Amino acid sequence: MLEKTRLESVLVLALDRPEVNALNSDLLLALADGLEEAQKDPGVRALVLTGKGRAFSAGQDLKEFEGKAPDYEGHLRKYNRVVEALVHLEKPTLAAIGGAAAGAGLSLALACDFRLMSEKASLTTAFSRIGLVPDSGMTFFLPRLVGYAKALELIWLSPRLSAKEALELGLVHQVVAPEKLMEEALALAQTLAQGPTRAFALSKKALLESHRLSLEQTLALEAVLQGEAGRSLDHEEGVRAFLEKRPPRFTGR
Ligand code: T3D
Repeated sequence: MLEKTRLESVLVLALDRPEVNALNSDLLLALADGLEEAQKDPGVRALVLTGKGRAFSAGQDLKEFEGKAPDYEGHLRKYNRVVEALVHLEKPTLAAIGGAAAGAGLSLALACDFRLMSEKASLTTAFSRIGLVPDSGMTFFLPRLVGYAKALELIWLSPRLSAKEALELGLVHQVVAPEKLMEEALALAQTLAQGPTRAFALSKKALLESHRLSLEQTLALEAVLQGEAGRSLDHEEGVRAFLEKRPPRFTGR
């Protein structure tokens, strides 16, 4: 259901349900647990989220509540735990999108720091098609990535975007040949895993917080975060490496 693979300091979490990696309660719980473990493990310094088979994820398993009165508000607590664990993971996260990403499946990809997409994959918001409101953070991330007007269009009309369209809109960082997707995602993850992990986490925090802060509050927060980064071993190493004219060897501490 959730495949976990460790490649040096990169953890790969692969959704694995037949046949489009639709998300059900068990998979969401496993994913939240996997992300929380990744946060606690200092050996993990980057995470790749992907889907096995033909899809990244089709979002909520629409068969899970068939014939029952759905308690979506309650059920969304499971999604929210996953999204919060993903967004607050203090290590770089990459979505490797090899097939369709729809509904909350797309939300999870949007909550990652980087998105790499196969030329053959597609994205669709999907919620309006079944009379729902976007959830799992989509209304937070989508307008920040593409602007309010485009986000509204993508939510209401729910077109199925090709990789080329997704790249043009800035929804994904890189489009690659299907057979190169994991290779490229792992290469980028390895590069990020060798970076100053703590400074990465603090800069992400500043960016996320900046959306709700005034300039003055942002300046104050930057000073606090810089104070913390300034006390890290990676900062010490970065300056020493610069002065010694060699590449830094960051340890994430
Ligand atoms: O709290 C709550 O539960 C509310 C939270 C909601 C969060 C959400 O994510 S709501 C949105 C749910 N997702 C969707 O509405 C997406 C529905 N699926 C699609 O739009 C398309 O299937 C895809 C774009 C994902 C993939 O298209 P394609 O052409 O590659 O495959 P397909 O032929 O449409 O689907 C293949 C099979 O998967 C098919 O089953 P069959 O006919 O072969 O037996 C299809 O019914 C099934 N499938 C696809 N999506 C889901 C699904 N089964 C269950 N749940 C799905 N989401």
